[in-house]
Amino acid sequence: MHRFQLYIDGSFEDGAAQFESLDPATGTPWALMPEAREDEVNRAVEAAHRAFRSGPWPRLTATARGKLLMKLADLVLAAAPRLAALETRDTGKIIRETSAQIAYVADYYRYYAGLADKIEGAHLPIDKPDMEVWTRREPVGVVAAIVPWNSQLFLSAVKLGPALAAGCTVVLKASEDGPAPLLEFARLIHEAGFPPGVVNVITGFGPTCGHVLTRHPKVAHIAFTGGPGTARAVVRNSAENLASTSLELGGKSPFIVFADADLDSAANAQVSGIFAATGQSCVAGSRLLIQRSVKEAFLAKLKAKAEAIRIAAPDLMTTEVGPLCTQRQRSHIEATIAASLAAGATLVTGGQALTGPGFYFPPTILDCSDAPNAPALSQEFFGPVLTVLTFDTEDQAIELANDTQYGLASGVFTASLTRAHRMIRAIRAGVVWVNTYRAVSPIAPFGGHGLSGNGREGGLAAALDYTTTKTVWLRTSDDPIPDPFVMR
Ligand code: TXE
Repeated sequence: MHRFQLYIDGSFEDGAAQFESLDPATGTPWALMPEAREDEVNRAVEAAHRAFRSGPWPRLTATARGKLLMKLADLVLAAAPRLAALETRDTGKIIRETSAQIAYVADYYRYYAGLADKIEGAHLPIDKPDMEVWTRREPVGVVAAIVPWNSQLFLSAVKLGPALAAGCTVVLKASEDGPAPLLEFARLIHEAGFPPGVVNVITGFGPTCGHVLTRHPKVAHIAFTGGPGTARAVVRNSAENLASTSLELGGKSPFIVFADADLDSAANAQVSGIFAATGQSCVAGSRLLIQRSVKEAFLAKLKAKAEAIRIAAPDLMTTEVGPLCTQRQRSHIEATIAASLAAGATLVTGGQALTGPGFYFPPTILDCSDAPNAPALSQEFFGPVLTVLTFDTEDQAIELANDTQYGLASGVFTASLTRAHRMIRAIRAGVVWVNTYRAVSPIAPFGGHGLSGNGREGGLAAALDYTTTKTVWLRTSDDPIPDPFVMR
């Protein structure tokens, strides 16, 4: 069995215990993962705190920090095939996706490398004589970065990049599901030459690792990606250390197709919008809203494409949909489909887990037009399941699009420019894609509201989230300050 290690204070170690990681393609153990518990978490936070307060890190210029991040970007790019193979093995995400995504992760580090020495304060035209007043943007301190199993290298890059550019230090907690790529990534942090304690990479379970980390008194900011239930526990913990939080919690994103849209284009975007990453994607376009006059034609295209998808082992370049990451996830999908069928939904295709080894589930389309109370419409599947609702008018489309507690992403397909603008204004979501879907970039902010969380990852603003403002007042007069208690 392969073995992995924790990375704490610049050293690799085995952890308090080891746990087995299952290969989602076979359902059998393939590696032993190190488990961080209270002692390891405390040591990681202490190391990050020491590195923040003393040692070489706080004395580095922002430009030097940027150079280190640039070196990390180069190392990630060079190691992309190895990291991609590990992510595929440990999470079941197909190799086609992990290879492309990890190469792009390098661009995120590159973007924040360039940004490090562009995080500026401001000089203030203050309303008092003989005063110079300016602000400094200083790093908040120790960041707890917590990621779920899907796209761990990507989800950590959007936290680590801006946090390190800003001058913070980090304890990065990989998910207990599929942590291999992040534990391997720790070796690149080491090789890049970050001082000990600046980045610590651990993994472990929610109650014994994540819980301890998020309430630690020396944690200043928590950057969390995961489910809303866990986010509530994290926010409750932040009442202990009063750490600031940024939360990215997934969605139930509407994918709206008007009758005037290019239906072939929209169908291709919808297929990748929901079935890429086997649906385990926060931005999955999981709620199709289709205008009634084209419903039958559009569903026929989708059904044909969904049924033609090649489901196979994730390490084959020809595979288009691989297994889910865990059996837990597959059981949740099965239960939600069963409850939705009982509530009146009908299957267009899929719906039954594949028999045989591994956690496979086929692309599934569930028509909920006659089942307004189906749980499929409100609960995030985090799997390859698309729900369908029908609308007649633009107002109905808006009403349905916003009929969710989530607010992460959305897609609008229409040939009308004026309608596109109206929809952009009306949809409540952090991202609106028009006649496209799933595009992301380090340059573009990303995040949501409501149950989808808050805060933005990507772009300049994300780096500012890891800073705090210090205001400096400097008196420029050489005259002595008069005694305030002498009457004049
Ligand atoms: O994620 P969790 P789960 C949604 C998706 C999924 C559901 C549950 O719908 O079905 O959430 O997924 C750590 N304190 N998304 O249970 O629990 C945990 O160890 C601190 C959407 O796998 O949120 C892991 O590292 N940390 C989503 C991380 O939190 C704790 C991505 C995420 O796990 C903790 C994933 C605690 N008390 C799931 N308990 C998206 N935004 O894309 C657990 N953790």
